Amino acid sequence: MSKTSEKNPVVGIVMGSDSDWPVMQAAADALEEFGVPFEARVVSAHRTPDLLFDYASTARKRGLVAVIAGAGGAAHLPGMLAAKTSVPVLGVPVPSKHLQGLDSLLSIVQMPKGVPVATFAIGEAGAANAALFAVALLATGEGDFGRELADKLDNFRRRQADKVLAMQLPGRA
Ligand code: RP5
Repeated sequence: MSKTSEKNPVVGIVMGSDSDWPVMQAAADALEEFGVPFEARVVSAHRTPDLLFDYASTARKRGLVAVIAGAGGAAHLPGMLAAKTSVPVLGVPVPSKHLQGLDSLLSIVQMPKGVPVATFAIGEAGAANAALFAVALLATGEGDFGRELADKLDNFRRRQADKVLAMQLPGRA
């Protein structure tokens, strides 16, 4: 599976299987909302290791500034990507069948010193937050795109706060 929102993606979304897509789609949706060009594809660390090496080792020269990597179980995809590129890797633990994603979380978060993976929450919230984090990274850019993203992030936070402020509890006017 491969999905590209625009010609020159600046964020890569990769996942170990198409079964991860229902979770990882939350990252794609968030990037789409902010107008960030991204690509999404399946790259399995243990089933397509050569593709993984190729993806990671060409990430920077292809213009990617962040790679969001989701995997479940013995989730070595984010760590192996980080081993082959200095582009920041944002890891998303995908819920697994037997251990509900605790295995994925520990596999991703417990990187030994020297090769970092920024690790997010298990599941959709983590996927969405990884995308928001990538937007925040891009929003530090000096150019128009960076400033535009910073404004969009401020608006997003404001709308989120407004929703909470408007919340009413049943029977408590
Ligand atoms: C991991 O194994 C994938 O990231 C996925 O979460 C899990 C199961 O893969 P499938 O058996 O659904 O292909 O590599």
